[in-house]
Amino acid sequence: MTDIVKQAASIVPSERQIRWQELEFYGFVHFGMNTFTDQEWGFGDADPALFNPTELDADQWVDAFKAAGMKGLILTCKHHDGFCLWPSEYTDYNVKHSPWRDGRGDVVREVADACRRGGIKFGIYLSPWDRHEPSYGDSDRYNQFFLNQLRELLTNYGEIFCVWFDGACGEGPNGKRQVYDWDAYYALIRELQPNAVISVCGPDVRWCGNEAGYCRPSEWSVVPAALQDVEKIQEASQKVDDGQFSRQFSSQDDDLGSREAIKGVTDLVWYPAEVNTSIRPGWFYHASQDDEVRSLEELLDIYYNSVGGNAAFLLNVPPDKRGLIHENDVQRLTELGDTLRETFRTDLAAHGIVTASNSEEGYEPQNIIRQERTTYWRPQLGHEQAVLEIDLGTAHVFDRIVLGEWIRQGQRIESFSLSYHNGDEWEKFFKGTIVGYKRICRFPQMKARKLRLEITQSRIYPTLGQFEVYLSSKRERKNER
Ligand code: FUL
Repeated sequence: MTDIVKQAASIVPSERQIRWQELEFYGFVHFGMNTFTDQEWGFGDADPALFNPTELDADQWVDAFKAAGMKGLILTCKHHDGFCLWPSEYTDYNVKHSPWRDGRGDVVREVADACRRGGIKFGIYLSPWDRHEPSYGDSDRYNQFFLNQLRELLTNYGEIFCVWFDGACGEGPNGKRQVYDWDAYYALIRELQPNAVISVCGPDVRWCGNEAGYCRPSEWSVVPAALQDVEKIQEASQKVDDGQFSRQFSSQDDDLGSREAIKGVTDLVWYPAEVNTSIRPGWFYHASQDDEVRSLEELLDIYYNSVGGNAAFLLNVPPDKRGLIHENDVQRLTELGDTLRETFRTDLAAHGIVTASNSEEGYEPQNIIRQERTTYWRPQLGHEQAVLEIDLGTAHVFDRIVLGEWIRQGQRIESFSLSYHNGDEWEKFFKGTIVGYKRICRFPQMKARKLRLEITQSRIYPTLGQFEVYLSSKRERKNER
């Protein structure tokens, strides 16, 4: 094993990254002036008088997100048009100058409070690109303005789990050129909200590289540090509002973390992926898209590929002009949550007996079926490969197996296979690559009592903290392709 592979195996997540990863699935809310002008990228010149949701109810948003199984919500406090959903002291372009709640409203407050009431995390999206603010392009002045806005959001609304910085910027060759002071933004966030992750144009959570919901088949959390380069993230981000970007994905850099990919790299970081996409074609609400809410089947696919593929899933659901999540979206979110709850309700391995080809003392194989995820199994040093066998006690019918590494020790498994005992011999039925925080294996239904997990390649030695077996909900099977 080369030094760089050993180094890769020793890189571990920060506490804040672990807490974020454990959320797994959370929602995005694109809401603002664009909701009322039927646009995606407002120009920053729309009259604040147009912002007037008639029935805004943030509890309804939170209820819908919880119904889907989401554990957090990120709100577009300011999108590219510069209109602020809170009464910012630093610009007049905000809710205070709208007729909504007679200019006394604060959407950020209402949503932050609703999240707390509902027991989910609250996060903020603040667009660096600002088409309204006159100081944009006058770098120092705008950086100060942006820091002031950040401070307002980071101090007045309780705990924030995520600050999401978008790399999009549509300024053309003759447009304004703003040099963002990212380091100052990050320092302020660390000072005021040390537990918050900084996502996308930030060091903690990596943008998966597209907005279509596509996730790499082997999504490594340990990747070259160069991927944190904000300039590069911006280059790959959206530059024109042509309605196409959110449907594209590129697989040209499909491999970011394999031995091949990190060969020759000197600097590696823990930079786990997030998949962000919208439940509708647009990020903002457009009545014309009421019948284009993604199908349950599509959402399940994205869920399995992201949450089940060592990434997090950030699903955007835009409220309408009333300030409510539309009935069609609520219905889909509820179906999604019901399906996932049903599928993952009964772990058929919960009473299983586990043995391993090799174990380090204190890291017994039985640890992999404990639910609390406080312990794990590992072999002794020198064992890059290992075999674990699970006896479920009786034969069960199943079609999902959930695996999880103990990521506090790093990400190490490079390939594995699953077999079952058919009465005579072991028969292989699934082959996979990485595991990471969570890998959900999907396969056609089968019946077996004994299962075998073979870790065929790993870095230094593998760890495993989770092994669960499920039979998917009937609803899900009906939808399966
Ligand atoms: C993009 C933006 O341009 C879209 O409007 C949206 O906010 C999406 C999440 O990021 O880059």
